[in-house]
Amino acid sequence: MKPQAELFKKILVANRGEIAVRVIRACRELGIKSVAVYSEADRAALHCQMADEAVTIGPAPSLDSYLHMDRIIEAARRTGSEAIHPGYGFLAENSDFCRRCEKEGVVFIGPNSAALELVGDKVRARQAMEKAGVPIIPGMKNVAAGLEECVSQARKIGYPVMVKASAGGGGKGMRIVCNEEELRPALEAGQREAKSAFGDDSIYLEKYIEEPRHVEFQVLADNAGNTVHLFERECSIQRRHQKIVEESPSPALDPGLRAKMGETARKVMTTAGYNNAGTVEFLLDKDRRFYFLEVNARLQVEHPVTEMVTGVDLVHQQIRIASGQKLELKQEELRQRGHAIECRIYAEDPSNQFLPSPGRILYLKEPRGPGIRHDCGIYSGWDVPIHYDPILAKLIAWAEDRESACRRMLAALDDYVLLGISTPIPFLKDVIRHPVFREGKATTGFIKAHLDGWAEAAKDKEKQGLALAAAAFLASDQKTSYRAAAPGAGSGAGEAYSAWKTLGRWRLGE
Ligand code: MV4
Repeated sequence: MKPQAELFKKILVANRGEIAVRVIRACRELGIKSVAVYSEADRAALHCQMADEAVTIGPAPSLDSYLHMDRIIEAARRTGSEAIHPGYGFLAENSDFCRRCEKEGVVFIGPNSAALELVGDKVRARQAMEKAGVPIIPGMKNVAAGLEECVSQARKIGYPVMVKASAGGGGKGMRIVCNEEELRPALEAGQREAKSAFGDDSIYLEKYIEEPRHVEFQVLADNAGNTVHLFERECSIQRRHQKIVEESPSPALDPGLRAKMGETARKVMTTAGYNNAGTVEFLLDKDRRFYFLEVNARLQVEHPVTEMVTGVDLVHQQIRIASGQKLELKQEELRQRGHAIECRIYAEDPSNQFLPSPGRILYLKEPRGPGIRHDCGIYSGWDVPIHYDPILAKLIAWAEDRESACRRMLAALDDYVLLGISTPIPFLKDVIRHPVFREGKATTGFIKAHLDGWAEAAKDKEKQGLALAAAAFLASDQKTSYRAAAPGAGSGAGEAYSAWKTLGRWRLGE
């Protein structure tokens, strides 16, 4: 057997927060030097402390730092980095950046620029996938030319229809249209939103699928065209297109459907000429028909649940593939073992419309234990900047089966203490405890249908814990100014265990 290509010696990580930390950790494990980049707001950030080197790339606003291609490529040059890992967000799916890297001879750890461009154009991707025999949502074959065409197409498709942006993704520019009167305003609004979000107002129409599930398949493809899928993630628990809880396996699939969707996902990626790690998103309707939605051409936030059930380190695989190595994983050898659930910990206040909650982390106690993983970009004493995506950390629980994973997650959320800023931890507990979630029956409408009035119900519980939290810090030796954090629902009356109370008592010397 031919020996595998050598791995890179140094990688620049063009990101921040938990995902930069995640990638730096993988580099260390593979014996690769890592270079962090940071904006002025991130001088003291965790990813800078963990990397072998850290390079400043400009002022706090993303456009002047983490999105500034010239500065990032220059930083790679100066440090002698052979490759750039873009993480997620920022430049991860930017085909211009990918092409710049290709031209400059720095390896972009992700797909090639042609594949990135194809999957970024939803209309072109739909055309290519339909031709390859992949099931797509009934709808227009081309970008809409004008109102008249949309009127006649919508009649053909049948209401309700959905307006979508061709450059879109993540719900931007999307509108549901129930009848002909609504069509014109929806088109105009969708176009306006797409123009401002993507600089491209191309839109098209699709049949609207009601109450779908969002099921996505993780794929790895090497540069020689070998492709495997690593099964699915169920991502239906979302709030305004922001995922909150993800899991693997999906409670909605059986082995037959899983195999069919997995093979379709591989076909999507080979059709796109895709390489490295990527995800194929599907919608699953009430009758368990599945449709190709889009390709996420990056390492995703929720990748850990796949790692926990397959035992495959996706970042190691990304780096190996980008270095030119062949996939050693064989589809028939891959298995899902047990069940993993991820909760996203954002700096936001669930009792105040999920508004951002930046500020100083006064205290962080990470949950521990068998089957618990905490991917985290913060530490006690650090100030969470307001400039970026508010994701702070991800809590992942693995266990033999779904119910055990839920229980393990709840115990870990109870054990999680984060003071100084608001987090959705109490809200997450109510999601995991909810009978509809617990039965594995949640669709994309779950949060709206079952937890929309959550803030009101939670306020009382929060107040009960507030006094204890304040007392804990007045009694502590921290001389820093702070806002008392909203404590978790775990401090409610009658609860057997609360990490909050334990902390409060300890601080008070009880
Ligand atoms: C849809 C849909 C229903 N019908 N397309 C939302 C994000 C973007 N990637 C696609 N999305 C949707 N497309 C048709 N034809 C419903 C959604 C959708 C959704 C999809 C996945 C997860 C959560 C969602 C929440 C609302 C709407």
